[in-house]
Amino acid sequence: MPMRRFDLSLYLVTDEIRRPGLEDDVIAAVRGGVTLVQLRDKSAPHAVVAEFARRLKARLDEHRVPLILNDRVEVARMIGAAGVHIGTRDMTPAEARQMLGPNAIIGVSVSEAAHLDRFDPADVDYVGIGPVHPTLTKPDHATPIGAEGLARLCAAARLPAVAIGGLTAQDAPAVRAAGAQGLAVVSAILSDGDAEQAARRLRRAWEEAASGDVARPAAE
Ligand code: TZP
Ligand code: MG
Repeated sequence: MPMRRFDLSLYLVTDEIRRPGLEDDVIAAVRGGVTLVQLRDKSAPHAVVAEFARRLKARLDEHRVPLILNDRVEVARMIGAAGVHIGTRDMTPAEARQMLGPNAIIGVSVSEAAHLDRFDPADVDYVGIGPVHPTLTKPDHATPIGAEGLARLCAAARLPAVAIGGLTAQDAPAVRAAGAQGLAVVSAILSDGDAEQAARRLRRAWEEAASGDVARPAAE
């Protein structure tokens, strides 16, 4: 059996490597409770991503937090990253699985139901569903799906799902109720000014939303 254990509850997606302080912000966010990190830099050359990812992975390993690379399957293999996250226009999950083997974590972006028909769920470990809300972080994003769209896609996906797109701690109850296993964020952590505290607030909101599921107050 492949060993692919991961926790989607607070999934940090990075902004660009060239931003000063990114590495330390990621580690601070991990101290605050981030459970999974995706390095997402659409423009840096492979060699720059590889060097940064190697260094970041060494630090994340100390915290036992997996590092996932956006798109760069070759770089992920080279540096021994835990896995990759691939979009609808990238390499297929089947190709990524073939390159990285049975132990890699493979995630796929989904923003509409038709995307679910493009891959075999057997090749995929989780889906990232969104954008839930509009976001300035990804200027070319698809039409936001809202909490209802999220719920529909979570049900249709039949895979663990993490929600993304303009999410803050306030979204935790709705995202949880929609059936996702976590919040994926960029700016709620990296644009806060205090990545550790921001992560802590999100994590607390997620856990409170989870316990709210078990003991929902009676309607008045
Ligand atoms: N995919 C869909 S929305 C998005 C990505 C990478 C950006 C999310 O960033 P933020 O700042 O959490 O809205
Ligand atoms: Mg988000």
